[in-house]
Amino acid sequence: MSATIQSIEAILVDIPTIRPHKLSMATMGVQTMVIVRIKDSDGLEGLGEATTIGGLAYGPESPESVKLTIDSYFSPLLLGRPADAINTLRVGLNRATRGNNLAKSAIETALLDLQGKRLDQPLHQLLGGAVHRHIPVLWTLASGDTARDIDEAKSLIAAQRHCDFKLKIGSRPLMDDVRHVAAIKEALGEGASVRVDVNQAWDESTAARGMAELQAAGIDLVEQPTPMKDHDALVRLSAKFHLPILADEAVADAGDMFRLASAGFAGAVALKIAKAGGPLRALEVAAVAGAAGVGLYGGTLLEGTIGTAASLHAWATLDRLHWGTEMFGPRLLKDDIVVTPLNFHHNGVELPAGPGLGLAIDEDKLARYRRK
Ligand code: MUC
Ligand code: MG
Repeated sequence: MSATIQSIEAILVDIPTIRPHKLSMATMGVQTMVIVRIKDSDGLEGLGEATTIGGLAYGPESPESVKLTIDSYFSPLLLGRPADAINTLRVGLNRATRGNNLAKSAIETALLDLQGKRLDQPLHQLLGGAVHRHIPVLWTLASGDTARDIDEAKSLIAAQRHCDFKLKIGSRPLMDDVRHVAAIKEALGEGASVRVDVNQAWDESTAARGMAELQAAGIDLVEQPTPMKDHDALVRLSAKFHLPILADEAVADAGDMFRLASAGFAGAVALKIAKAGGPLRALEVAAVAGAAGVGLYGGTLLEGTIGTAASLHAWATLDRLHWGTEMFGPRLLKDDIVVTPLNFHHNGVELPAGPGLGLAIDEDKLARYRRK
């Protein structure tokens, strides 16, 4: 008889960032993680995590709403059910509740971790096995200050920590942003790939001007320049410029990817377990993108180690990540709540070994950072 789900705990954990992280819609000084612990009737435990960036300034789910959704709506649907029936549980949750993909991602991650521990297999093995074990990771420069960003990038390059960079822009007038980006590209030179993320801040005509300027400055990729629902703008911009566009907020799940690609979008997509509703759903997006010739990129919602590891197990199974990944979330935080943090080296990160996610909670650290 299969083990059943005995308890589900959703814990708010606040960890300060190593420096202010300035996005077009908010500045983050702390990251809140919703840590999910699912225990089964055999006493095994699975871990999951949900985060967002800038709370409700980014999207409709907040860490607090994720906890409430799990405690009040998901738990009653899951408790007492077979813990290994992950697809059946997901289908049931999706019939009974709409949206709330961040919360669903944390649940799916915890169930997969539990399954891995039960079978004594790493999560990537449950997904068919890893094609890659060292995965490239870029760094986001978002201090808000050009000179500080250049210093930060140069020390990361010297340490072989990261060699590619994403700049968060869109909160300032266009030409101020262009000067900031061009100065950083000029200082880092040809060896570093410099990309920008506008987080939807531009209208289409500002985006057209911005892309022309950024193309001339040697920028490699422009992420989500225009509002998420305006697929037509992304299609038109992708046809107008050879500077490629990375669709982020516009594509949460496989249906979004299908619609954007069918409308004629050419470029790349940021896969995120949080947007899709879990690692399995994010791989569905990758399959549709692959079939449509859209490039892949492993994206983050600045998860801590648990969400980052879950993403890495999924991305490791893909043949090609054309634009690498941004799975640096744990390194933006001042501390960690796992016993053994991820091993970042040589401009990337090692896929964790061990059953499930390959992680264990440091109970003292969790007690220190959990919200009182
Ligand atoms: C986003 O919008 O891409 C990823 C890196 C970062 O700094 O913010 C995120 C979210
Ligand atoms: Mg983005």
